[in-house]
Amino acid sequence: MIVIVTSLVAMFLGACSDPAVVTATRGVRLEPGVTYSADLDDDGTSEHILVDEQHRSLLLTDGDTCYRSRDKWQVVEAHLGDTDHDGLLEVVTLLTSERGNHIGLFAYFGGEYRERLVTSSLHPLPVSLEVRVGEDGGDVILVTEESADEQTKGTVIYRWNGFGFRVLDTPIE
Ligand SMILES: [Ca+2]
Ligand SMILES: [Ca+2]
Repeated sequence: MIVIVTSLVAMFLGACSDPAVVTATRGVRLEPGVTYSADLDDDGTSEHILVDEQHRSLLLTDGDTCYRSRDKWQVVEAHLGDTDHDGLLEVVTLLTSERGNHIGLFAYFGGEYRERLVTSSLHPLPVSLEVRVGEDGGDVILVTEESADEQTKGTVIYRWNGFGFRVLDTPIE
């Protein structure tokens, strides 16, 4: 009898690897549980980006380097964009913590993968976001907020001002 042994070990090696990888481009939404590839440090080689479905943490893998976001934040939504206008794509996230909801950028910055910026808990409560191209061609963050009466929702634009985000009170359809 001939026994054919197929090794599946490779599929389970490495918590940060995934055989099914989707190429991500500027502006796309990154769905949890899907591994995306994008070049975050502009060295010509793509990194892997994964929002862990169970723990809702963000994993960035560049060769042997693996960055995982801190446990105190859960990723509600993640998108790809260059919202701090430094020429490198970063992962733009809506985060939730026991303190509330935050906007967080995770990027290659200062020679390492790290949390580039995480806002304090925001009010009104942001409930969704997406990356859009702004009037000047640079990426901005369109944030959907819950209004005070919790029945209606409004949108505001977060635009980078050089060291943080400034909120533009510009409703968009
Ligand atoms: Ca790279
Ligand atoms: Ca950037």
